[in-house]
Amino acid sequence: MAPKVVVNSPKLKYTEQYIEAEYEYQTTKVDTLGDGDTMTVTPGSTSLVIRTESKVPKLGVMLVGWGGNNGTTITAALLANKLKLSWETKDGLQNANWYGSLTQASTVWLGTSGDKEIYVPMNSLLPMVDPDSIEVDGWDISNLNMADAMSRAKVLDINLQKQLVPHMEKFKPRRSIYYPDFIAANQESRANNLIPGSKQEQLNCIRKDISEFKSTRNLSKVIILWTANTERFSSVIPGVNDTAENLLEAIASNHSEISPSTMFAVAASLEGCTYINGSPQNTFVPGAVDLALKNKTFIAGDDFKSGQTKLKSVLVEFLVSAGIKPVSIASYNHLGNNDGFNLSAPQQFRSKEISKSNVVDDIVESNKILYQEGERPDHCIVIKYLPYVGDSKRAMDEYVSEIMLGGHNTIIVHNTCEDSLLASPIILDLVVLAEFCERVSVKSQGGDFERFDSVLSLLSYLCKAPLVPRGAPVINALFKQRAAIENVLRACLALPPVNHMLLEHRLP
Ligand code: NAI
Ligand code: DG6
Repeated sequence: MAPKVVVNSPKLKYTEQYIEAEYEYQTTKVDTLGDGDTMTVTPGSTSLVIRTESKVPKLGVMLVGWGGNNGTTITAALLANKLKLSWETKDGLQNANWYGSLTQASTVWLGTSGDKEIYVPMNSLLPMVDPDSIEVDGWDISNLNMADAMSRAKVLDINLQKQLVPHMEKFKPRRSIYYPDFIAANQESRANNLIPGSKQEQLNCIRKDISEFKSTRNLSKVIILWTANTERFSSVIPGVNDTAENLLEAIASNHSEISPSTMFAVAASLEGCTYINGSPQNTFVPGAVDLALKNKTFIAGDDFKSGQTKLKSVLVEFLVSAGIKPVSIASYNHLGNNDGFNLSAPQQFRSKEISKSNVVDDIVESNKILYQEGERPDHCIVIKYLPYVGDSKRAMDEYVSEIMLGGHNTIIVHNTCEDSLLASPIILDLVVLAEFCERVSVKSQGGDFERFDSVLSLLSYLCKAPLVPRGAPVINALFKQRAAIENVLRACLALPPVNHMLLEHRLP
């Protein structure tokens, strides 16, 4: 049982409706003078009131690509945890858990008690959705029921699958949108569960699905998450998908360059729902972002940051922050699941290559001692499809760095891991944190309460290619991303950011 955290501060009020914090937000502004060599630094402080709605809503999640490896695995994990299932394996009895989930299985530093540091589960700080209460539904172009789809995915232990069959077989994915041009041709044989008609009719059908799910299950909120196949990038065409109005018009006139994932993003926004993109493609064309901003709905993405890339955003941060210069990064992987099959097509691989390639940019740019303007490490991404290994992805990385006086440091990493068991807890975190963000609003002196920007960049920790509001910096470094989440949660409780200074133990 997680401990209950109660903050004892005159700056924090708990009411039935809100948790309200008075908070001094500290900033550091830097100006570079004309000669470029001098910087003036000005500390600033803004008084804020941060409100978090106390009541956690009854939440529904709709997954696009529900019948895939991730879709079946997250659904099975939700059921296994809710039903507290155990199953026999060759290594003994295994219990359901949420290992790999930031919100359910990680702890955050709360403070000190004497000479002890106190850590608590992240989800015990503030009211967050309990995974056991989440209702799931979704769409797939394949009509298999979820029990058969779970078996097709070959991810879970068979003794767990057997217990889940009676629950999973009741779920059947809704019909979906299939435009063959956007995913690999090798996916065609799966496409037997399709919404007919024009783009406008398909959009209306998805919107109806969302509102029907919401009303029949008596939900107060629905979040839509794309975990379907990686699509090719869409062309951004002026007059077609560059503004909200043009995008809606392009759908009405059946324009061929509107992808299925953008169709779902539009439907979500029109239904007032948050939409999360777990794949790398540019679902959020400018018109889709514009629509979310206009409708005041939330969007987040892109591409779950699960294994190889997560490690990269830690390792390169460690090297560069230690003053070591990575000069060559070779990232190879092979996998044998349907995601790997789809990515064996050049255009879909290209989407993934782009999202995997940019993750060191901000880290490299942070150190001008090591890197000249525009200089980057060599960086190569390779993905190969090998059916035999199934969902158990192999990733091999070589990092070559320059060290002192012409020396070299080469690190080689080999990782074997079930891809969908890494991605599923990330799906849960995206949903739990996005829902939480929907309940936060902030007021500065003389202003009104405002919610976060439509582009929820706070979820960057969970995404390979974080989407950020226009003009905001893109942060890829994993521990900075985590610190942002932790410190925003603390701010909602009128607690200062974690600084690890421990001066009380460093002074006489
Ligand atoms: P999968 O291929 O097993 O599942 C995708 C599902 O989407 C399939 O069931 C397919 O029939 C369905 N689908 C395709 N187009 C659709 C559409 N227009 N509407 C509805 N359903 C559609 O793939 P998996 O392993 O579940 O991965 C899903 C996505 O997540 C992929 O794009 C992958 O690149 C991405 N991803 C996966 C990670 C992981 O670690 N597993 C990490 C990062 C991203
Ligand atoms: C092959 O790279 C398949 C991909 O879908 C990845 O498994 C997925 O993007 C996870 O990538 P990473 O780099 O976070 O392990």
